[in-house]
Amino acid sequence: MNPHDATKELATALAEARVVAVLTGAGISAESGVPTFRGPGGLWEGHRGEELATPEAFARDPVLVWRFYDWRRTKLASCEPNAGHRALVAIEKRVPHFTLATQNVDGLHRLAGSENVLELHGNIWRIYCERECHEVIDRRAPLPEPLPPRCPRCHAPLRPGVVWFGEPLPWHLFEQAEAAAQAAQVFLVIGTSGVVEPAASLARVAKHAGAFVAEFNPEETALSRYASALFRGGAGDSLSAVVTALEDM
Ligand code: BJW
Ligand code: ZN
Repeated sequence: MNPHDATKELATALAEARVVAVLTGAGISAESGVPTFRGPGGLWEGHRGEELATPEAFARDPVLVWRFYDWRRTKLASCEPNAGHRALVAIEKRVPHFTLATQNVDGLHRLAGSENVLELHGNIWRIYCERECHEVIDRRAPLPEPLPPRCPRCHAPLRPGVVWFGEPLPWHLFEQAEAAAQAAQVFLVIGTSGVVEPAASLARVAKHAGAFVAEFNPEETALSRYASALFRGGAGDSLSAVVTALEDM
């Protein structure tokens, strides 16, 4: 199918849908200047993100892990939502039941104006006590030295409010995301390599429940085979074209 037909087909499906769900990953924020996790640019001082995003790495070297997150927070502080984030806001306004499940911790969907957002992997601006006695939103970037920041109540190290490998997702959010995937007539998979579970399973759930699945990603991914429409460019341009087609209907 040529890109124009796919755009029209998806716009028609969106115009008719009562329930729409979306799964986003790092790729939707790439055009805002946020580095993705895997692939080119997915490195920080010779470390792979996956190596540092674990409770074991934090236990072993909390200063190293905090330097990684502080670097990302500092970079993020000057990033703004892009056309892809904004297109999802426009789609949410036109659909009766819209759910946006994101694996991103950057908070850019909410900043763009999306309302029903489920942050499955947490939020990088949230910080909580390792002993779980206290939680804060701290937007300072960089954080004042020395790292790691400490709990104002019990003095234990504070940790980033994100979900690391081997940790459970906030299950009440995941349950909502799964219910939305199950009920969706249209499911969009945007800017994710689709290799991290259980988030990736949402696309399979939607497909098996009969949704029209569309993928937005310049590369083929682990989830491409579930998609009936493939948009192989940057998410910003393709999603904007879909919104334009939707508004012209
Ligand atoms: C563009 C673009 C443009 C570029 N436009 N696109 C089943 C099978 C096997 C393993 C498991 C399983 N179930 C669980 C596991 C283990 C594990 C897992 O999935 N491992 C696999 C990697 C093998 N999962 C977990 O551990 C999860 N927890 C769990 O399951 O707990 C169970 C439990 C229950 C009860 C008690 C205890 C435990 C937790 C997963 C947490 C993931 N955390 C991270 C870090 C978050 C914090 C941080 O940001 O630092 O989340 S890892 C990292 O990967 C981050 C991301 O959200 C996540 C996904 O990455 P994403 O978004 O897909 O990014 P990339 O970089 O991979 O892809 C970018 C894409 O964009 C690419 O495709 C590009 O082409 C594209 N792109 N430019 C559109 N302009
Ligand atoms: Zn504490």
